Amino acid sequence: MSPRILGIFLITSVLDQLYLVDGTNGLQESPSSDLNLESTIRELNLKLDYCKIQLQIKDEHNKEKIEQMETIYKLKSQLAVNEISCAKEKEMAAAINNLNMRLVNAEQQLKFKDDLIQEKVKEIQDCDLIKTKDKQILEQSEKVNFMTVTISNLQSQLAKSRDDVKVKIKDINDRTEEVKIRDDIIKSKEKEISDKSEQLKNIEGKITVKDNELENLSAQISTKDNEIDSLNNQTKHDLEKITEMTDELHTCREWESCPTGRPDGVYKINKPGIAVFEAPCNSNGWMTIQRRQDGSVDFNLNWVNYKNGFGNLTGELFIGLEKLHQMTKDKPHELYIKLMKFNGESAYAHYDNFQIGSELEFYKLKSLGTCSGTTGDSLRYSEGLKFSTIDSDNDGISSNCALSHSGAWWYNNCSYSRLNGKYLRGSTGTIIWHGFGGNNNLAFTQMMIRPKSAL
Ligand SMILES: [Ca+2]
Repeated sequence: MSPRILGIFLITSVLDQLYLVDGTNGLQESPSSDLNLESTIRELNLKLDYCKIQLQIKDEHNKEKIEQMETIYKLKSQLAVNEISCAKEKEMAAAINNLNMRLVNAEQQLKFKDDLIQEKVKEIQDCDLIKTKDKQILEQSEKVNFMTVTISNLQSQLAKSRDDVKVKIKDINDRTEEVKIRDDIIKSKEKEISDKSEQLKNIEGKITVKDNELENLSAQISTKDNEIDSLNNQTKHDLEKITEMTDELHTCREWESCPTGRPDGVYKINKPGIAVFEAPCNSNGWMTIQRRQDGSVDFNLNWVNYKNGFGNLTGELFIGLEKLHQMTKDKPHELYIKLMKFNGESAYAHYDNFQIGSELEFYKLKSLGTCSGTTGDSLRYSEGLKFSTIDSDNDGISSNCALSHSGAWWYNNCSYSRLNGKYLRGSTGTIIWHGFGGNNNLAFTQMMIRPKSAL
């Protein structure tokens, strides 16, 4: 029930009470005063109740009004707010519209600017200067790349150098430590030296004493030395005598061929088949069988002379064909020929299998073997030929080569070498070796033999 309906209900009730009172007791005069008073009070109480109800209704009514007012106020406030928002929206719309206009304008300007930029770019691309600059930039870029690589390499080297430096520093530290240790050792040694120096002074004093003693002893030694010198001289004299006696002993001894390891000299050779003979030998076992050096011996001799040999054992000589046959007939021999020109130039020929036949074979040059040396092989032509002398013509032509060349040799249609001709300085064709000096006479010749097993 609303307050308004409640109020109407209450008022109706009070008015009913009042009509009842007036209809029965109130509208009629009560003879008693007490009854009047009580009626008055009751009437007043009813009026009071009525007034209270009225007041309550008024209060309710006022409350409703206040609530309506508050609602209205709220609605007004909302309305005001809505009005403000509407105005803002309008302003915003106007601003947006304005901005859109400006945006369109700006886009147009932007398009214009873009066109301008496109034109400028085209102009720039066509410009040679720019191309040159581009090229330079490219070159510079390559240089920069190269420099970058170089820097990279240098950085690598730097890193390596840093490592090296670290190693070196460590090495230096180690060495410093070593030096310290050595310093300590040196100090220790210096002290030792100082002590030793002191000892040395003492020893020097003793040495002085000893020196005096030594002088005395030296004098005695000098005396003894003189005695020793005298004895040495005696010993030397004795040794010389012994050597002389030994040499005599050697020369008395007979050898099958020249001995090796003995002094150069004349030795006795005892070869079965011939009488003992003397021959010049050197320490390497070589026997000289022919020598020309000064023309002191005449080589223009007959068969018997060449068979037996002639000349001076220490000068010019020919050893003899029979001796050569006996020595080489059953034992292989080497032949060594040494030659020298008058200008001092010398050369040699070496044959490794020299053999001479018997007298029945006219002392034929049976074999030479392989030739080596510096003279050329000018004896080869004579290999297999008989020996001819001025009185025994065994050559291959009608005349006698030994006669025409004043010397005996192994001839055919004469020869390319002949060492037994007449000794003539400055002339040609008598003592020659074709491979060494052609037809010019030689100043020196020496033929030597030794058994192949001599060394
Ligand atoms: Ca002839």
